[in-house]
Amino acid sequence: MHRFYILLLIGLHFTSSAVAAEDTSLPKRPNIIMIVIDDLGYGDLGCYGSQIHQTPHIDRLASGGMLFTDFHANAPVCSPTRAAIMTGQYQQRSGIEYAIPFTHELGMPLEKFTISEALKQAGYTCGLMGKWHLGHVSRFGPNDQGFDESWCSNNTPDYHTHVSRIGELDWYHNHQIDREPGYLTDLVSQHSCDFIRDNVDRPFFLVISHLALHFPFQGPNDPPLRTEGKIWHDQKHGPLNKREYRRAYRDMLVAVDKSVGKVMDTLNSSGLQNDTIIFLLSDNGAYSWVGSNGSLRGQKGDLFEGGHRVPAVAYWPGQIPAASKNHQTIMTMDLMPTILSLAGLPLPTGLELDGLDLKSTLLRNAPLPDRTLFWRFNNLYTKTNASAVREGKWKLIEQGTEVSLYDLESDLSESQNLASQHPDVAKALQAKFFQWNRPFRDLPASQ
Ligand SMILES: [Ca+2]
Repeated sequence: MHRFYILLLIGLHFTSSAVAAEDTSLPKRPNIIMIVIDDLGYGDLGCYGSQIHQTPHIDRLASGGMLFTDFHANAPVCSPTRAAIMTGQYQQRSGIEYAIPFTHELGMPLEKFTISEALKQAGYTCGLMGKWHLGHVSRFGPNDQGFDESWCSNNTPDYHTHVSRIGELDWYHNHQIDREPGYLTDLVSQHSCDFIRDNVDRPFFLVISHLALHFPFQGPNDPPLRTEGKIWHDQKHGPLNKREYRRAYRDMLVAVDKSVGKVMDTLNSSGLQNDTIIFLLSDNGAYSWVGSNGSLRGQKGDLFEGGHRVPAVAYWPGQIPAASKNHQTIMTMDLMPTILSLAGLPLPTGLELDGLDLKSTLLRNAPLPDRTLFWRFNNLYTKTNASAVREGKWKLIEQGTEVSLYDLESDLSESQNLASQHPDVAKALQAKFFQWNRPFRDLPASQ
C-alpha cells in the first residue's frame, strides 16, 4: 500500500510536470482560496451595483481581478451546490438535490472523489473553515473528504451560541465539538488566517465557507438566542424583530467583508499575495425580503435567475487580468476542474466530470465552447419539482405543467414568456432535458 502511494505520487508529479510545461508562465502549485458566502444575492455587493451595502474589501478583490456576470450556482439552495463544487459534477450524481436536513443519517457519499482529495493527493494541505452542510460531521465530515483541518458547522447555528435549530452545539474542530466562544464570522476569519500562516511554506487549499448571510439574522452586536436542548425551528430567523432583519443582514455582510480584508492582509504580510488564487462566490441567491438579487426575478429556492445567478470573482495578481469582466455562462461545478488545471494537475480519469476547465477564460477572457446547462430541483418542503435548461440566450423553466421560455439577452428579468412564440426552441430544450435527466429519474426527491 505504502509503495503504491509512493508510485502514485511519482505518477502525479510526472504528469503534473508535463502539464505545467504547457504553461511555463504560470507559477507552479499556487495556493487556492475559495471564499463561499452563504445566500449572497446578485445585487448585494458594491461591485455588483448595490446602493445599500458597502463592501470595500470584496470590491477591491473584484477591481484587482475578474468579475463574472453570468455565473450560476448549481442549485438554488446550499447542499446541492456544495456537492457540485466539491465533485465537479452535477449534484444529482451525489444523490443530493435539496438542503440536507437535521439528521445524522444523510450526507454526500464518502466514496465521491472531491477536489480536496485530488489536491491532497498532489501534496496540498487542505482546510475548510465554516459551513459544511454535506452531511453530519459524525459520519460525513470534511476530514472524511480530503480536508486535513476543519473548523465547521453542519448547518445554520446561532452566530453567538453556536446552537443549531435542533438544540445541538454545532461547532466542530476536526469533527470534535469545540466550545470556543465568539461570533462565527470572526471565528471563521481567525481560523482561516491561522491556517494561512501555518502553511506559508507549502501549497494549500483553503475553503472559507461563511455561515453568513444565512439566517439567523444576527450581526456581531445583536443578542444570542438559542440554547442547547431545545427545538428552535419556530424562531429559526433569530432573536430580532422582522423590521431589523435588513439591518442585521447588512451588519453580517460588513463582517464578512472585513474578513475578506483580513485574509488579504494575512496573504500580503505572509508574502503569498502573488502565489494565491482567490475565488469568491455565493452558493445560491438571496431571499429577496432581506437581501438583493438586483434586477433578477425570483429568490433562493427558485429556478428563476434570482435563485441561482450569483456574484463571483476570481483574483490572481499578474495572471488573471485586473478590472476585467467575464460574461461567459459558468456554473459552480466548473470550479473543480478549473482549480486542478490552474494547479497544474491532470484531471482525474474515470470520473464523469460535468464541469469545464475555465483556465483559458480566466487567464485570457477566451470564450468557452457552447454547451447546455441543466438545473433540477425538488423542494423537500413544498414538494414542488422544477427544472431549467440554459443554452446561449435561451432559458427554459418547467414547473409542474407550466413551461416558460425566456430570452435572457433581451429579458434578464424573465418577464416575457416566449414559449408560445418559439415552440421549436422550447421543444428542443425539453428534449435535451429529457435526455440529461434519464439517469436521475429514479433519484429519490429531496435528499
Ligand atoms: Ca445557501
